[in-house]
Amino acid sequence: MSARAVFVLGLACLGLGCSGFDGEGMRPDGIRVVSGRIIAPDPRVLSRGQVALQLAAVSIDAREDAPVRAFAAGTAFNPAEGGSFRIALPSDHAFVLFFQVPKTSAPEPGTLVARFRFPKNAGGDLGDVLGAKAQNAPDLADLDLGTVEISRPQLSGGNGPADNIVLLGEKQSKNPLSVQDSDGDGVPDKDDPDDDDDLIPDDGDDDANGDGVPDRLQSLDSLADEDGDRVPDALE
Ligand SMILES: [Ca+2]
Ligand SMILES: [Ca+2]
Ligand SMILES: [Ca+2]
Ligand SMILES: [Ca+2]
Repeated sequence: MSARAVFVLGLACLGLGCSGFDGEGMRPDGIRVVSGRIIAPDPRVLSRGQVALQLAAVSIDAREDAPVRAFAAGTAFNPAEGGSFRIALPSDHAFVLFFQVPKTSAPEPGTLVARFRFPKNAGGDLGDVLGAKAQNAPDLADLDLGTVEISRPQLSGGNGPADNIVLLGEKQSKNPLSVQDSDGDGVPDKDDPDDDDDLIPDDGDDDANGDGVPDRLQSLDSLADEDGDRVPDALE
């Protein structure tokens, strides 16, 4: 079996829970848990009456013919009731988080509902890529994102799921980069001028999260979007 086949199988098992780990209890090495709570969404934002939502995570490399390198999804819940979410992810891969409506009971990409975004630097520029742990750094700590909310900043103009965001770092939610310390030097990524400790400052490092993939090719926006509605084809 090739290294790539092992990798894909390993992540499929993660999503399917065949490792036996669903985010509760003792955590295997190399796994981090991202969790939080969601406030029941404003009916104007989720107007189509979704009956189930789940937190999903995708690892992207847009240079590849198959740009979705890995996928994981948490347990589905009823958005009308709010509630908690939790997902187990490998520490050594960068991920983008989003809420989706599941298409099937299998852990696979569903329909995009809202993408997670957060300030990635002191200037407040928003990003969506949650980097992996840097080489030779200790395992990443678990992330509690606090209480999050789906909103549509341009409520009057926007009319689709592409406009929905979960903006982290506001109100009762936490910016994951204020907790995550990719290189383990004690300074969280949000305040660290060189997240991956490769001596190239984040400003001017096209791979600031240090996983070998240019960061701009790891974002949801880097996936193909044939109809131009800003919902990637893989998540329509
Ligand atoms: Ca750091
Ligand atoms: Ca760097
Ligand atoms: Ca990168
Ligand atoms: Ca689209």
